[in-house]
Amino acid sequence: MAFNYISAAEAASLIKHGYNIGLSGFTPAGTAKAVTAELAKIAEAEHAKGNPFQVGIFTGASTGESCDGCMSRAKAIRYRAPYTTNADFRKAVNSGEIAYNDIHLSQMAQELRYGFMGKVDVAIIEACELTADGKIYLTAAGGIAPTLCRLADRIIVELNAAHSRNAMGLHDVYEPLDPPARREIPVFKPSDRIGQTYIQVDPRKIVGVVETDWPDEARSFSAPDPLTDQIGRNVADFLAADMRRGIIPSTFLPLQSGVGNIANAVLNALGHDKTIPAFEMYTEVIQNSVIGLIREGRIKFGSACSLTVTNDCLNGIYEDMDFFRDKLVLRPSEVSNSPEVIRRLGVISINTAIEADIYGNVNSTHIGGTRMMNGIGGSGDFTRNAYISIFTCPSVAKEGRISAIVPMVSHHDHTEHDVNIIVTEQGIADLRGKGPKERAQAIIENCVHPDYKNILWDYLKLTDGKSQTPHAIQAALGLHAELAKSGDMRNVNWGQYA
Ligand code: 0RQ
Repeated sequence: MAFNYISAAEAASLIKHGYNIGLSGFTPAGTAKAVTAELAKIAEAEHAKGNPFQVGIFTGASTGESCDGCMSRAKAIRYRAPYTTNADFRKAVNSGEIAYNDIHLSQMAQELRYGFMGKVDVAIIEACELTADGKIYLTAAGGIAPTLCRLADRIIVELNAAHSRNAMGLHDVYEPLDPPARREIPVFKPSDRIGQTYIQVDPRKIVGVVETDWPDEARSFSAPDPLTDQIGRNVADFLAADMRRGIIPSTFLPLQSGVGNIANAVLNALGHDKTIPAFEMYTEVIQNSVIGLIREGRIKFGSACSLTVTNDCLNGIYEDMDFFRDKLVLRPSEVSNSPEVIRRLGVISINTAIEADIYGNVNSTHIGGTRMMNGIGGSGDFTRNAYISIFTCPSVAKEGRISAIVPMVSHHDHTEHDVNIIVTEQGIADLRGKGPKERAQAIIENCVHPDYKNILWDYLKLTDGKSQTPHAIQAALGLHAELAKSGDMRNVNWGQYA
């Protein structure tokens, strides 16, 4: 079939106020970019005329500047799910302008199929190749693109020359059936391929093809610093010790690691700890460090949903595709983050906390209990189902004015039942096999910054010390209250609660 080649502005004009649009991509990797950047301009023009113009956005995870950035500033987003990392979006969410549904990434595609979030009017899918019979070859991410293509009335393809056609073959496209017809997802090792390398659509649904040359908008990394290096070394030391004790098999287990500088540092440390054998990743995002370790032979295989790497790193992968072809696979997020597969493979998960409490509950999403930071991402998919679940964070934030370990988390993402290990630059708290009172001892002793140790021991003295989970309920958020009052948790005066 001959497709209708149109400009990004023409494609954007097909999207009307009140539509729900679905975007390919997972993190800024593989996200459609050109049409949303034009859509933001349409929204601004309509608003200037006094007309309403807002859409709902469904995607795999965060997007980049050309979607969450431009669209938030244009006040063009009514609703969005799931994870995001954009500062303008964050500001709009926390000022009440956008309805943000922060759900587990593994659930996004199925919740759309189940009809929980409304209709997908238009899917915008970034591709490196499109065939006349409707085969769409994705770029740097799987995300929820297969489901979007099936559910959407109309599809716009962004054919992006910034992604090499060498990306063809990277993907393993598989969409499970819905209950009661759902079967097992037959991934039994990270390198198993179970689907197609493309998404097959009815070519008549493709209402426009937009040719672009727009590199991914991935963030760059800060240079490693002593603090993230120390956290990375602590995680590597812990895993090496667990392997020596026989808790982790000597062949090792697949790893998942979240995004950001700590995740990058952890992988660097693991990769360079030669007591740990070469390992595999069953993860959602592959960052630069993983690619380096695959090249060095320290990582044998990477299964992920996206290549969230810098553009020079991505181009290096495309150029060396003969080397990478049998070492990487990109999957839809409901497979990369599938609880079933994670539990079966025995994945070791490593994610980041904003704060944790002395009993092992973790907040990964909210600042001060009310303001959204990014979202839960895939951290819950992996944590709940991991062989060993690990959370990392610096022991303090904002030059020591905030302790990351508090009596009670101000928002709850990962419960004490799911969190096995907490690691800060101070050390490691192993919570496995412990009850709440023992966990509190381990966390305060090993993870808390010296400035806060006595503050937390003193908090415990306010409690009865006996209940299953001892709390002085009035004081449990006392550090947060002190931060709001004086700007420094260290000023807390427990006497007021005694
Ligand atoms: O503030 O930006 O003003 O400097 O939070 O913290 O230490 O730079 O760490 O960028 O790795 O983000 C949890 C948000 C950490 C991220 C989170 C302030 C701190 C700083 C950022 P500034 P850092 P990172 C992967 C899987 C979601 C869960 C997950 C995240 C800013 O890792 O979104 O892992 N995780 N998902 O100063 C107040 C505290 C604070 C605090 C840190 N206790 N109180 N501010 N900050 N702790 C994602 C996917 O699934 C795709």
